[in-house]
Amino acid sequence: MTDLPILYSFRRCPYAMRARWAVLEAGLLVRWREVELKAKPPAMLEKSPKGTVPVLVLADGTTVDESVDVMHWALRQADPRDLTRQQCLKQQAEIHELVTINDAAFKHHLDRFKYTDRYRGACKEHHQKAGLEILHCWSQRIDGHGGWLLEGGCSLADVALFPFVRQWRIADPHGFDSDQGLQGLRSWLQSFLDHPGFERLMQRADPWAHGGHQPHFPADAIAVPTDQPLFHLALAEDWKQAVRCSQYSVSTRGLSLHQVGFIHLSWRDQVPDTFRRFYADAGEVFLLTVDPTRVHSPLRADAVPSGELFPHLYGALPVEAVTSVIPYPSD
Ligand SMILES: N[C@@H](CCC(=O)N[C@@H](CS)C(=O)NCC(=O)O)C(=O)O
Repeated sequence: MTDLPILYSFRRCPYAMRARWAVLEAGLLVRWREVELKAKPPAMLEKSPKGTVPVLVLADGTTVDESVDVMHWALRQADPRDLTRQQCLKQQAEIHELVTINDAAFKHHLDRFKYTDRYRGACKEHHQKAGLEILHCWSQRIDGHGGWLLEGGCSLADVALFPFVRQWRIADPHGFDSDQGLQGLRSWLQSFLDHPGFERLMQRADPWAHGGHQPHFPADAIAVPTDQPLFHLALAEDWKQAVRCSQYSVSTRGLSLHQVGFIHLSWRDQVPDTFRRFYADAGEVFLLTVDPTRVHSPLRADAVPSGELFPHLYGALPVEAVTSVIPYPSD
């Protein structure tokens, strides 16, 4: 794990939260250094003297110290749900504009509404009104786009903004929850808070000190060893379709990679149980053997609710990474 990137982070910081969400989304593992903002580690300040979190330090020493850049760094490696809208310049521009409004105007009003005493001459009501205008506008967008800020599902804009909207709600839960103009935004925020990823996002770690223990993030995941094969049960139909287009993009029975965000895999001894639970009545099923050295997207083993780890592929499975295809169960 020595050449994993290092992420300096602070659990409740909304900028660090959006960066960590992108790490989760892309199937990556980083070395996690939790920071106390009052006592920032000299090693972090040496890499990024401006002293804000998150800070990502890559294996070659390159430093990425703006949260949106950390998100793009992660999603360049894998973006299975297309949060960055890779093929659509118009939506990329919309994402950029939403993030700019959040990081400039909305954050300005949020800080002055939440911590009015810290800003000499600030008027709480003025900043509340201005912040709410922005929130109403986002809520209307969400109503018009089927529950997300952009057409077509969750995007980088949703991930980048939700930690700040969460802060607004924490500052004024009653106002936020009773505002008729915020219904769409409330359900949108709740969908993040209810998402299984949210608990992982908010995992706790003791502040890091030089030489001290360093967990990785996400803490409940491990790297997938590349010296043993991985397995995937596929409906025969889905595999035949994959052969026609050279890649397989089904996550699990009836769900696509785009819907789930990764392809479910198993280690050898997990296959029989996976079959029993999900495929026993599925008709013709194939067992694919996957060579982990031949995939092009991140692999990460994540814990399911029972605590058992399963390998996951955070991108499409290239047909050439599949070294054998046999009917399952085989005679
Ligand atoms: N533009 C930066 C802003 C990051 C930022 O301001 N983070 C806050 C924590 S939420 C911080 O580190 N503040 C420094 C401090 O409080 O000393 C980014 O997007 O990464």
